[in-house]
Amino acid sequence: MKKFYVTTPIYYPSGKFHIGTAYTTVLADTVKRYKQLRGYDTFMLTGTDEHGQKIQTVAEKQGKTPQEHVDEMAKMAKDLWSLMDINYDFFLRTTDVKHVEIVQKIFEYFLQKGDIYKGHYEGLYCMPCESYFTESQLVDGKCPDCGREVKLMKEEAYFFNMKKYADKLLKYYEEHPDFIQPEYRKTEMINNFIKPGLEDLCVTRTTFDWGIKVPSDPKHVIYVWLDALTNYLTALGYMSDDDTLFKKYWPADLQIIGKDIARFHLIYWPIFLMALDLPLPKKILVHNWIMMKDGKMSKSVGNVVYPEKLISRYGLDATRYYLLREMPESQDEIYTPENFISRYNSDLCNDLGNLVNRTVSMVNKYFEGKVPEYNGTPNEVDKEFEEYTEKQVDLIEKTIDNYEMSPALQEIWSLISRTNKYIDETRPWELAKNEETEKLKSTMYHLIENIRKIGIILLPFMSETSKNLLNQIGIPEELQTWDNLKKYDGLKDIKVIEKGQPLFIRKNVEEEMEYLKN
Ligand code: ME8
Repeated sequence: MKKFYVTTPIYYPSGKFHIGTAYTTVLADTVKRYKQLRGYDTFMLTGTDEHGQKIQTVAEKQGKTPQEHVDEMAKMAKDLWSLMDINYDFFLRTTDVKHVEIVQKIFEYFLQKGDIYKGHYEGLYCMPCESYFTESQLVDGKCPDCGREVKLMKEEAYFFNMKKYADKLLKYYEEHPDFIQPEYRKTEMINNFIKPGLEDLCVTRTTFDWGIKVPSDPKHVIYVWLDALTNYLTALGYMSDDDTLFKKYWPADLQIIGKDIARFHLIYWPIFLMALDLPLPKKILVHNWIMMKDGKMSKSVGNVVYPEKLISRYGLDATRYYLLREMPESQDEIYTPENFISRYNSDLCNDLGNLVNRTVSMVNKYFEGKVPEYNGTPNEVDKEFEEYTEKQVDLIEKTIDNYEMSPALQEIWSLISRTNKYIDETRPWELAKNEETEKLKSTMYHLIENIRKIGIILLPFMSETSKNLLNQIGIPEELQTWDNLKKYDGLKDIKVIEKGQPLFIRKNVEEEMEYLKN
């Protein structure tokens, strides 16, 4: 069986997750469900990135120990993923003992190999904020965070020799054009970071202690990114007593990340893997951000949208649909309540919901719920409809294979629209009135066939809705497969339910705007 290993970033557990952070995970979950449907043996990893000064500070502000804080937050994350029906196989916490031990082994290995060396870190330091800044980050020569004086400081630190690997990385990019998607992210890395000269990376800190200690020099803690990135390996038992999963699933087939962490994943991560002599992931997919009209979602601005708010009123599938449909590859998406409701009412209720409802009631009305069998010879109209559908399903499949979920959903909705149009073209009610029974049978058959195809294709995106849809048109489990998706001969002895249930109920726009106001 072919395997498929997909990862999300591990999240900073500093506060509740908003719809932007949830997007990465919904996307990974959708890919995993799709690959499962295509017969892959899949493994999906997510988790929490629990070390570092930021977490220590947040915990202290709340009067908790860092451990108490991250325990609560990891639970919060798991509860959210359970609410969102995220099908991960492993949830990694960087405070897990197993992870900690392997990060230490990796650090010592790099040290022994000479890839990590001891030196001095020099920079402008803000004491109260415990942070280093570069000259250009300062605001009026002062700390950009608190506005206080900064001091030139020098401390002992360990560095990873990135320079040594720069050419090798460039060569790798060149020889593996599919490694980074979309391609412009690669160009950004080359032009902004590699060509100007890759700096060695400071991989330890001594200014706080909430982190993994360097075993041979425990006053240093390991830099949170070296700790965090290795999670993709430690989750599989790399370097541990049981590395069965590692042997089976590494290299990752797809690693999904947001644009803000591109540099860490497209430069440092491949270099760490090269230093470990490990194969690189097959693809790193970088997505853009969900923004608000007034910029970034931020607690202090008060414009944050939480997934729970959307799910409790519109359901999980509508929320997932919105997130996946709206995120283009080329730019950030702006969330607006108007847009959310419009997608809900027009795409989900009108286009998809009505198609299913109309069809179920026609099959009940004209054939007592029994789907007519196909005679195998399409008339002119049906032939064109079949040809369109076959091509469209191919296109949808290619688009999903390329992990382009928003364009894929657009194409799925073209198929839904075309199927709705087929009802208008064939006018079943007139066929019934004129007793053109053969034509009417063929029309009903084709409608149910297309709805079956749409239901199957939508399974990875909106699984509950798809299952409900497939149940309403009476499709047994064995026909809910991708294999016979492209054929027009799959339905025998099918009976739709007696009374269709609306998949989505139309909402009043004004009432919803009121609800969605922050
Ligand atoms: O970066 N729209 O964690 P994180 C879309 N711990 N995606 C968004 C977003 C938005 N508005 N805001 C955040 C970290 N994200 C590290 C990762 S991996 C070894 C360590 C995305 O909790 C962001 O781009 O800050 C990232 O992919 C994910 O949410 C987690 O961000």
